[in-house]
Amino acid sequence: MPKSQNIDPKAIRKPQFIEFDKIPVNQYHKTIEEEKKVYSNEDFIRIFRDMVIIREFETMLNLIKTTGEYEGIPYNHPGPAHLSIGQEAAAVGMAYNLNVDDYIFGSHRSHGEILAKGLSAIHTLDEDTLYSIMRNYFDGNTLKVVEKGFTGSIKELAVNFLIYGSLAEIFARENGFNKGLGGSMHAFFTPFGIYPNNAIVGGSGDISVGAALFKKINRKPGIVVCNIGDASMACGPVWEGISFATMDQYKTLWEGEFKGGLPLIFNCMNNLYGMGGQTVGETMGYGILARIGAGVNPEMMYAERVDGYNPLAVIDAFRRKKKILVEKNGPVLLDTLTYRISGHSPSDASSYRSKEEIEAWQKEDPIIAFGNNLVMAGIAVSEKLSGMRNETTELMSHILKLSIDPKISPLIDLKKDPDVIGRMMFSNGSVDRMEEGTPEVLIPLEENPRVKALKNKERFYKDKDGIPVSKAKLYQLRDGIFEAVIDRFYKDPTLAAWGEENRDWGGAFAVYRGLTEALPYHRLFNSPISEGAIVGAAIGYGMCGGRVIAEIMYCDFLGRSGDEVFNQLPKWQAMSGNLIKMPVIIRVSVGSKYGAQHSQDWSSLVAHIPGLKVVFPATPYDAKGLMNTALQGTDPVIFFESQRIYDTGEMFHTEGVPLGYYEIPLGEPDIKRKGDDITILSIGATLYTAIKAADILKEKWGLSAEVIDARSLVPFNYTPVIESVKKTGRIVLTSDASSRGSFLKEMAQTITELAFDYLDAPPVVVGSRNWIIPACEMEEFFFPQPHWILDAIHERVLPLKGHHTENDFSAEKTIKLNREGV
Ligand SMILES: Cc1ncc(C[n+]2csc(CCOP(=O)(O)OP(=O)(O)O)c2C)c(N)n1
Ligand SMILES: [Mg+2]
Repeated sequence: MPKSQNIDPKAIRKPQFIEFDKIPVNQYHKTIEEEKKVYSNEDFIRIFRDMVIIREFETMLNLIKTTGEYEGIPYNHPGPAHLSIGQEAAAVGMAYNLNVDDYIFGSHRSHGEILAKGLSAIHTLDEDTLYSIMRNYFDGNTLKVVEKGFTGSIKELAVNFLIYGSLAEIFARENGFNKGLGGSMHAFFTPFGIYPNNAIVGGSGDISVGAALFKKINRKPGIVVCNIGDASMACGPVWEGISFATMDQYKTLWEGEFKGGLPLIFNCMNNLYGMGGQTVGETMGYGILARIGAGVNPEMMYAERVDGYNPLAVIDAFRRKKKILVEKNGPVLLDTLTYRISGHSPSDASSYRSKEEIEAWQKEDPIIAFGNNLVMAGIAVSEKLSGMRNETTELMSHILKLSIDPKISPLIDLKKDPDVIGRMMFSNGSVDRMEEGTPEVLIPLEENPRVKALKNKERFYKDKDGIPVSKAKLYQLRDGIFEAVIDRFYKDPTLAAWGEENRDWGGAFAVYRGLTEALPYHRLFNSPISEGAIVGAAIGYGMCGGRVIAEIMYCDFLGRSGDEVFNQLPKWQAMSGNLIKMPVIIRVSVGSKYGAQHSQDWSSLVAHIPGLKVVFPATPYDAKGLMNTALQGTDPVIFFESQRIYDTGEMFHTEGVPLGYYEIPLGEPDIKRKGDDITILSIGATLYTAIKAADILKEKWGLSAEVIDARSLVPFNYTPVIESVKKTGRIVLTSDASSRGSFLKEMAQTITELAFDYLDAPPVVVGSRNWIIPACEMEEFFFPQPHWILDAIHERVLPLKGHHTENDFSAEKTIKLNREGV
């Protein structure tokens, strides 16, 4: 417990100095002669060959992009190709000591890293395993292409497979490693330990932390390498990832074998540029990138700069750093110095750097230099090396021909099946646990104090005599979420949860009270205030095979995890060609009473993004059932919870909230009150506003309103709503989100299209104002109130005799407000 870590004012106020150790810079200086003890001749030659393969691959793409042909083979590749000519030694050095249990993540410029890691995996794996990986990947479709007429060894076949799978992916072909849905900047191949590369600069910075957590928490072998560019060191996700990865708690509070640092190397492929920005001297201030480690923790992240123009220097560094990780002293920061001789992309005219500079680096070409050294050391004759280069050119021509042939390597056929990508957006799995095993817990479930207390609570809001139950005795919405969460912790050994104040505090709003007693640190922990990394790490954890619940304390903080929520979480299942699953729940609490930056309902922002499921329960019964379903699934779910109704008891499900496990399907709206005259469709806490409005309609005008609780936004079954509208002919929609661009507008539009013939009046949206949210004292003027619903009905749907409107829902006012942008 942090309580055990007393902060003594006397000790902490003592004068002292922070001292830094030296950070090694280019300290490798062994000769090939000396290294002969470590490498066989075959090893040396393999290093050379791997670099040559990467160089030729990138050269081929460069020629295709700039001249439209390679070795007389014409092709037009309209997509991106961020080439790494010059960076081969850094890539091969990085991958040399890694095996398939070691995962690499990368950036937009990762072709070289993919090939290097793949070649290293091919070297390490035995032939049977290798063949079985290739045969099982996408039913052997990728393998079939390269296997036809091939007469060499399995390992040689695998090299063909690797190059073809990568190139076909870059050219968007169905036989590509990700069915052509990832492409150049995102291609990956998990059976070789190659994890997603990322077109968002720095995107891997926090995702890779989640992968390292997955390994640590689930006792998996291997390390994780986060390959990122030098310019990405300015990105929030990278800093947040570093903070998340270097938290003290791994060494102070995690217990037993879980104690110790993360198995993670942040490896900066430092090519000294970020597009046209020169990181040293212009856009960054670190001078030597490795310096950053000094500011992070007392170990200075074991930071070091290595000469990435010498593959042996990089191999040596990775060997030493891997040892640090195995000894549980990670993470580590490596500044792998390199240079991209090619432009940022083939269209880059290099206007930001001099010809002399490029030529100076070309003179130091890592492949030529290494080849010369091998010749000088008597390891190979130069004819052999140039022969290898020629063979590689032939191999590349062969693979290129296969990759561009539309019969051999077709695109996904969207003409024949226009919905195929749509079906790939979700995996729609239903699994109790992501892996077999016994979940690690501290006490039996029945002994948990909160579980015991909940047994004595009233699971319906009124007692047998119809008297409302006191708050102290009432089973509340937060209890429903808790029951689903703790149940899953005892079912799924991979389940982990993190977020701010998740542990001893009991979750910011007491949803998790009782979990600290039940779970060891490595399954439930406090994160730093890093909303980006909270979500990013969850993504990495999920894509490696674990289930996770991450919490965003207030919906307003979702902005801080924008890239993770908008670009990463929703996309990797489909971008992987459905190889990856993403069982990640993001709990997002929607605030109130705290003004403009703590009370926003941003459900429409996430519902807009393809690839996210979005739910917003409003009752304890629904909260438990929907959380159970979300946790049983394999898709990312944004789970909204309104702080205003955490205390609410179950008012609709008359049996009360069941003690046992049950699921409520995502996407099914629920009729909370039956009626015939008008439909009110609500999202989230406005269910209660709608019910109040329905009461008044009944009381004053004898109108019966059918109140439907949307419960989910994505997916959403419109059928019950359309059926209701067929009956009532009228519909009002309400939620706490600012009305402009809200999900209600989307629903109103769809209902108009689907039920136009049954509607007596247009669907009317009653959302919140398009303002900042004012202080608690003025909230009633911002959030929808029951009388707003009546006003809207009166003015736009059905005149209510004798009703005096307080709010103006007239057409004139609507036009005026829109014209003013409010
Ligand atoms: C978030 C984000 N901002 C900007 C870009 C555009 N962009 C693509 S690559 C790049 C430079 C990245 O430099 P670095 O991280 O050093 O990698 P390098 O290109 O040098 O390999 C930029 C600015 C992007 N893809 N993502
Ligand atoms: Mg760079």
